[in-house]
Amino acid sequence: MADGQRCRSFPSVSSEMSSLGTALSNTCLSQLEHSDVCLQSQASVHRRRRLSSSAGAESPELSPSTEARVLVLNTGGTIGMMYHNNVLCPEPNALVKALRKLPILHDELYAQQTRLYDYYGPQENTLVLPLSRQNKRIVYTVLEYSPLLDSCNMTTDDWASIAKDIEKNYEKYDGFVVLHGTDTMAYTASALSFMCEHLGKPVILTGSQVPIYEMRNDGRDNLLGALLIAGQFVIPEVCLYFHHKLYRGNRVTKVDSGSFNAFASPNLPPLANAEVDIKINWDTVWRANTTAKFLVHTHMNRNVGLLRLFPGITADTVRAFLQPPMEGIVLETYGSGNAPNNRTDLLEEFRMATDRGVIIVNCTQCLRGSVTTSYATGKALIDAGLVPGCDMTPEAALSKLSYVLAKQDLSVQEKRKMMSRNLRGEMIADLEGAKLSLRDSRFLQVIAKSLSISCKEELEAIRDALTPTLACAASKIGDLEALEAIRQAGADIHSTGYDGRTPLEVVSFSSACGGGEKY
Ligand code: ASN
Repeated sequence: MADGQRCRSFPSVSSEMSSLGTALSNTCLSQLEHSDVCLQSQASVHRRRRLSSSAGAESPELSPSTEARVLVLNTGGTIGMMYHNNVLCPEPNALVKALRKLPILHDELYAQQTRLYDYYGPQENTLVLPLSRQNKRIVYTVLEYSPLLDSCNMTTDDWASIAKDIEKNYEKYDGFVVLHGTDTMAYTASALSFMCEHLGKPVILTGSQVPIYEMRNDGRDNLLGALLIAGQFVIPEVCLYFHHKLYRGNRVTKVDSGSFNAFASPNLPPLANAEVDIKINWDTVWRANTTAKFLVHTHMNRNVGLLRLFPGITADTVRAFLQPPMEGIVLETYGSGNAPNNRTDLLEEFRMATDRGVIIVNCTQCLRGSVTTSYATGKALIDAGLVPGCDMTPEAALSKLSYVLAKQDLSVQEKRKMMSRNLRGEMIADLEGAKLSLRDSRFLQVIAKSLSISCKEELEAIRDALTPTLACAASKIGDLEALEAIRQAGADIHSTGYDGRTPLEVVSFSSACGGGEKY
C-alpha cells in the first residue's frame, strides 16, 4: 500500500489481512481509475456535440469526447505579480493576455478552427491547452478576482468566496484550479478541504515562486500540471500542486521560501507525481464513502489561534492568549506532543481554559510525526483536557477548529469529538482502541472505511472477497461464535478462502490436530 498510514492504523488486523485489503483496493481502484477517466467531461461532450451539428460542413471535425472543462479561479499570488517600485504586486487584467501568447498553455489555432469562443464564452477568459498525451483537450476559463491579493492579505472571507464560486460553477466544470499565493496556500487548502463536503471533482490550488511573466519561472509548469490533472483525473479532493507533485491540501506546509520545491507533505505521500508520466497514487486518494450531493460550508469561527510553546513561556502569556473571545487554539508542543509537566502554573491555565469550553488541540512543532502519550510530559496535556491532534499540520488543525467551532448546533463535547475524528483525510484514521474481533460486524465496515469505500457495490465486493478468509480465520482459532456471526451476515461458509480450503475444512483440520472444534 503506497499509503503506509492505513496499515499503521490497524493494530488488530493481521498483515495477511492488510495485504489482502491492499490487493483488493488496488483492483477496485484501478477499475475505478479507468471509469473515472471515462466519466470525465461528460458535460463537455454534450455541449460540443450540439455545436458540432450546428457548425456546418466547413467546420473542421471536432472530437468533443476528448475535451474537459476546468475553471481557474485567479485569486492572486506571485504567479501573476509584476514589479512596481521594486516590489512585487498583483497585476490585474494581465494573466490571460500573457497565457494566450504561450503555446504550451493555449492553442489558438484549435480555438479558431473549432469555434471554441462561440460556445465556451468570451475570448478574454477562455483558453485551451494543446492536445495532451492522453489525447485530451482541456478547455479552461479564467475567473479573475478583484482585487487580486497577495495571499498574506487573505482572510476567512476570501476562503468563503472561493468555496462559493466552486459551488456556483460545480456542475459546469470537470475540475477547478485555484491560483493562489504560496505564503498562506496551505491554510486555504486546508480550509477549503473542510468547507467542501462530498466533493466529487478535483479542486487544485497552485501558484508560483516567480511570476509567470519572467523568463525563468515555475508558474507555467505549475499551472500546466494543475490543469492537466484537474481535467483528466477524478481526484475528489482539495489538493495542492507544486513542483511536479500533487498533495492532499490539508497535509501540506510551506517549507521553503527560496526554492521552486516550496511545499512538503510530511505525513502523507503525494497523491500524484508528474514526471515522464503523471502517476496517480490511487491508494492514497481520499474517497468519501457517500454519494451525497456536494455542498459548501462557508461559516468559519475566527476566534481561534496558534500558540507555540517555548522553554520559559510564562503563565501570563498563556492566560492572556486564552482569554475570551478565544474559543479554540492549536498548541504547538514539543516532539510527540509534550509540554513541561513540572509547570503546574501552565497546566493550570490549560485546565481552566478547557473547563470553560475552550478547545485546545495538541499538535507537534516537529515537521513530521504524530502526537502520542508515550511520555508523562505528553500525558499531562491529556489530563489538562487537550484534544490530541495526531499527525495534523498546525494549518489543518487551525482551519478544522475554525470549521468545527462554527457548528452552532453541536455541544462542546461533540465539537471535541469531531476534532479528534478524521474528516477529510487530514489525519490518520482514528481506529486505535477499536477492539475489533472477528465476530464484530464492524470489522468489514472498518476495513471499508480505511479504504475510503464510496458505494454499496464496493462494500459488497469487499465483503464477498473477505468473508471466506474471515470465516477460515475464525475456524482456525475455533471461534464458533464468530463463524456463526459471519454466516449470519450472509457469507457462504462453503466457499474457499485464500488457501483454497473452506472454513469447514479448516475447522475439521484444526480439530483433528487438537486445535478447533467440530462445527
Ligand atoms: N507573497 C506571495 C503570496 O503569497 C508569495 C508567493 O506567492 N510566492 O501571495
